[in-house]
Amino acid sequence: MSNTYESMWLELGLNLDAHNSLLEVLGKGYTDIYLSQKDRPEGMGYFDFVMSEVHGLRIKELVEEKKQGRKIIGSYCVFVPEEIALAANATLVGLCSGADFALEEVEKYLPRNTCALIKSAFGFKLGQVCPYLEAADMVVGENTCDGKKKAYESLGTLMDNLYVMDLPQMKSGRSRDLLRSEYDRFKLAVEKLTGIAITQDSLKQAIGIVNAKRSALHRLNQLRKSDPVPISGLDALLANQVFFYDNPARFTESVHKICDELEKRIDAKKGVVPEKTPRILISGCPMAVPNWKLPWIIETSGAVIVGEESCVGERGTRNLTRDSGTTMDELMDAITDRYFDVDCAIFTPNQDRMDHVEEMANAYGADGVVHYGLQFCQPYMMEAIPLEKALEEKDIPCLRIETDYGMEDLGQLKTRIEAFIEQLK
Ligand code: BJ8
Repeated sequence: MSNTYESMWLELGLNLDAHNSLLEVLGKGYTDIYLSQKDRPEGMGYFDFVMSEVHGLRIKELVEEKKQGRKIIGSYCVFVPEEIALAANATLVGLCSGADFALEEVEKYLPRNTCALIKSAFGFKLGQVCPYLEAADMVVGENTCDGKKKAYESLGTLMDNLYVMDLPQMKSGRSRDLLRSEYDRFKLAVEKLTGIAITQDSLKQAIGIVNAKRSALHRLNQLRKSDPVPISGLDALLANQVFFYDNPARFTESVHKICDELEKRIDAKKGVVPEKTPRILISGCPMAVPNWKLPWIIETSGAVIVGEESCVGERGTRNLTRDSGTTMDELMDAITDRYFDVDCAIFTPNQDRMDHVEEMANAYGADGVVHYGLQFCQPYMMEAIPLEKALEEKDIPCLRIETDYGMEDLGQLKTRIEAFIEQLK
């Protein structure tokens, strides 16, 4: 890929040497973790291709879109409504933050005890290795956890196109009003960026596009309820990760294609692992590309992951937006209602998430829950304690994991996870 796209990367301002070393690590990780899996659905070929071209062909498409006058908006959180971007003829891409990069430089801006996800966002910027970030005309940050909130103050000194959204922290009427007013403000900012006024029709159409891609993932999730399960958790996670930067229509079509194939596998009782393999639900912090460490350990330790209670997973995609509105006000209300239901751990109290984890564990026939908390992530690590208690009261075993993007704890994690899986058997 490198020679073909080098001039494009240079034009975007990437540091080629640093970028090449990132691609090398990414490629090796993907080969070791993904391509070594057995019996993958053929439809995963599309996602393998997307990953092999993640900094190539997809970026080329975005650059082409920019040449046609379309704007690119980068986002770090699932609270940023893609519907509004699409309605103004802009493209929204998720900015991954799933790997350590330029850590020494990063620690000149952030204390060491900052979560890996935030450090990664800085590392990609400081190391000049993320073509999505560099292609973005607007980057949206949000006041969610304290770490992100304060980090955007510094990140804003490294880029001149950062827009910060103020998000509520409680599920009250006043908080919902705040979210609605923030979405109105975001709509104006996007209209200003694109020079395009959002209309009822364009917003309604955009809602349909985003609902369709979320519905495709719902279909995939339903199929993971079968035993034997027809697709690995790693592959399903990949589909959830690609959700954030692929072309929406193409993504939707590709997920449906996989689902057609999985339905045939289910009819033939063909699983990716044997029937009665211990089934795990993962819950907690989002896993952005290329953060595959924990699922990889779980699935090479004798279990299979059947669901993700995560923003890169069901927390981010489970709700659809009502599309019955006939006025701008009704459609904006529908968008607000849809996102207000996201039960991120930054909300207090957050009973919805507790209920959702339990509901998912039952619906997917999970034998146990692995709670994944990034080191120094207070919202999720704190919520993990009452969550574990609540699950155990319902006889759902739970293992709390705290880790980061490094590989130093691989052996220790494997030992704990193997013991947990043994207990589930
Ligand atoms: S809606 S989960 S994507 S904020 S891991 S940075 S919480 S210290 S990522 Fe998130 Fe939006 Fe919520 Fe989802 Fe802070 Fe924790 Fe780090 Fe986190």
